[in-house]
Amino acid sequence: MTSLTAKDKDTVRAFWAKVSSKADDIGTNALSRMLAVYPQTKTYFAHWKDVSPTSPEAKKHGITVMSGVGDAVSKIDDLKGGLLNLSELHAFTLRVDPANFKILSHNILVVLAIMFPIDFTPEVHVSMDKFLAALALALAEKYR
Ligand code: HNI
Repeated sequence: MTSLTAKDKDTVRAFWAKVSSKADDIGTNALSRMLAVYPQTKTYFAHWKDVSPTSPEAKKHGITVMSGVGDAVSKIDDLKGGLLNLSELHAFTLRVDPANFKILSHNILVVLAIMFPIDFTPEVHVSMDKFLAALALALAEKYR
């Protein structure tokens, strides 16, 4: 994976500053799209009363995940160190297959493109894609 350049980081921070007031909407849309389009991801949420993409639990979890993404933007200079606890949780407690991080990242990008067609330029797309890949790698850090 190509690492984030200083310019990527600036682009991610600037884009996030523009869209973060909509973080809850981004998160609920991305999570519900993930559950709808990649139903194999539902296996991790078997403890919910309702795993359908529009359930209250899916909405709430979308908000939680996106607050994690926002937190990662603030730790962009040291994602591996900053996300150690979250990585431990996903690796040892939740046992989420890291392949799913890519699936969620893809859904986040799709939602960003839909919600912010003007601001989500190809340049922003590249930097956000790299950022989400670095985030996924940091979350997978504790798996071995
Ligand atoms: Ni994830 C819980 C962040 C990807 C399955 N997840 C969390 C929490 C955060 C979080 C924050 C709450 C932690 C806590 O309670 O202390 N998750 C993130 C981030 C990503 C991500 C930032 C990637 C961008 N998680 C995924 C993926 C899956 C996933 C791809 C499975 C498909 N996460 C979970 C599950 C929980 C969870 C399961 C516990 C939820 C619950 O309801 O108990």
